[in-house]
Amino acid sequence: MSRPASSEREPLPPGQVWGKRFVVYAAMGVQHVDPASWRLQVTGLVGRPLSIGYDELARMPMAAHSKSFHCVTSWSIESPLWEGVPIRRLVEAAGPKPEATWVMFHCVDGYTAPVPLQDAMAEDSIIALRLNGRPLSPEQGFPARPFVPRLYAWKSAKWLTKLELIAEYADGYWERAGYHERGDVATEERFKAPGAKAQARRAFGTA
Ligand SMILES: Nc1nc2c(c(=O)[nH]1)N[C@H]1C(S)=C(S)[C@@H](COP(=O)(O)O)O[C@H]1N2
Ligand SMILES: [Mo]
Repeated sequence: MSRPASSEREPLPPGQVWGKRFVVYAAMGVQHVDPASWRLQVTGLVGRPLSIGYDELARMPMAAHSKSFHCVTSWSIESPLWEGVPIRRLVEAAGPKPEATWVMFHCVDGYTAPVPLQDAMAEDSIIALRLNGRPLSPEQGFPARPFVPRLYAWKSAKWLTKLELIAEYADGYWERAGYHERGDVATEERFKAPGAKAQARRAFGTA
C-alpha cells in the first residue's frame, strides 16, 4: 500500500542523498499532545475562522500521496505514504481574503514556518495525519503536520495548531537563521540570497 501505483520512482533532487529512515528533529523537544483538547485553527486573513477538533479532522475526506521528504541538510526519504486533508479544502472553507499570499504554520512548541499560499494550495499539499499507514507518532508530529512535497522538510511543521493567512512574508523559526523564504527543493532554495536586502535597497535607491 505504500508504493505508488506506477512503477516510476521519484528522482533524487540535486544535492540530496537517499536515507533509510527519518532523522527525527525537534528543536524545542518532542511534544506530547492530547488529541481530546487539541484543535487546528485557520485564522488571519479569512472571512470565517475555523477551529477543528481531531476527530472532526480525521473524518474529513483524506488524500493519500506517496511523495518523498527532503531535509535541507541533504537526506531524503523515498516515497513514504502520507495521508491527510488537502490544505486547499481547509483554506477554502475559511474563505481566504484576496490579500492573503502566505500561510504561517504555528505549532505547540512555538515552532513556526511560512509557506507561499500558492504552494500550500497545490493539489498534493496536505495536513498530514498519517504516515506509512499509521497515525503520526508523537516524535513525528502527532496529531498533525503540513506536508508540501515540493518544499524542504523544515516547512513540515510538527504538532501543528494553526494556519495563519497573512498578506506579507514573515520569517519563521529557520528562516530567521537564514533559511530560504520558500524552500523549493527542485531549484535548491536552501538559503536566502546573501545580501538580498542590501541589494534590494541599492536597486530601489531607498534609504
Ligand atoms: N515543531 C517542529 N516541527 C519541525 C521541526 C522542529 O524542530 N519542530 N523540524 C523540522 C525539520 S528541520 C525537519 S527536517 C522535519 C523532520 O521531520 P521528522 O522529525 O519527521 O524526520 O521536521 C520539521 N518540522
Ligand atoms: Mo530539516
